[in-house]
Amino acid sequence: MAEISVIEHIHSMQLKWSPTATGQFTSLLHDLILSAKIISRSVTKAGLVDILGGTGDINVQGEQVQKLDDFANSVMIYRMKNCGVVCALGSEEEDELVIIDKDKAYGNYVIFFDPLDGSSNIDANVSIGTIFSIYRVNDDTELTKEKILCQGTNQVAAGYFLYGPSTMMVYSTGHGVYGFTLDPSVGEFLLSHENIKIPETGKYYSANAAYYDRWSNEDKKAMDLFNHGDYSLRYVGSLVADFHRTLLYGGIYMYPADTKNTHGKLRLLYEANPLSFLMEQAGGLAVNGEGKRILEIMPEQIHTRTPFIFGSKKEVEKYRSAFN
Ligand code: AFP
Repeated sequence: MAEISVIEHIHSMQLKWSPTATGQFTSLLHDLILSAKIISRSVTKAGLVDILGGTGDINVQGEQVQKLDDFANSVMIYRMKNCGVVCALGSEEEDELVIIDKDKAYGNYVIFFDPLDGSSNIDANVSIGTIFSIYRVNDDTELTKEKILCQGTNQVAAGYFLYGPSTMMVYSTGHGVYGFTLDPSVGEFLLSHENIKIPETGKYYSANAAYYDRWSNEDKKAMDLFNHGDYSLRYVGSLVADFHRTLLYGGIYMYPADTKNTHGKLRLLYEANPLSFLMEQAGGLAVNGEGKRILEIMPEQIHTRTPFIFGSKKEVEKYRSAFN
């Protein structure tokens, strides 16, 4: 079988869907992939070099910063700032949007990323990942926050890298979801999961059930619809890993609002939007606690959070039935 690299795949998708492409997007993906390979290299060596544990700092989200978090963030920021096609970027680890100086090589793309999602799991060697969400601005006037913050339906691409037993890249440009596995012997991501579709129904449900007492009555009722022998509970606590399992096996993931995180915990721009883009492309659903499509939520600011429920159609509809 021909082994198709991710860049080859991006080229073939562009020929099919946007034949007048300028090469900017491929260039962005190239630098993104390079960043992920560098992060993956450090993740796999984490127990051998002094990169485990915390830096002692607390990030903008109020969480402890791990050394690998810090490293992944600086790799992503450096590469995205210098790839020549990005005009603005937002990182889950940074307080503010970064607008690239106009005197640098400069393009039309805006990228949001969570450089190392699930980082509280790092020291236990549990799967973690990098999530990305890409937009294009077709306007040469001064960039402002207002121009950049928009609904997730405007994403031109989204995806993630999963640093697990193998390193994977899963992405979509709005024409299906494709998965690639890093073959370390050739240093390339090779197509391993063609046109991924989530099963219409699945037996896994996933939520931090320890928060049950903090949920609304509706969310408790929804949880009770799954918390019995027809389903099986899986919760890694590393969103990329929980998402990847749900995408492949089906079922439901729920991180509702609770009395501590009254707007939910997960971030719209870095986590919920890109993963909802993939989920919908794979034939699943992604909604907030009110049943609103995640991709239609207008962010109030770059660190806006949202309740996040996604998965197979049947299970997400079942979740929603608890609210009727
Ligand atoms: P960390 O990056 O601090 O580990 O946060 C991970 C995360 O944002 C997401 O990956 C998990 O799904 C979620 O938080 C877990 O949250 P709980 O610990 O509240 O279940």
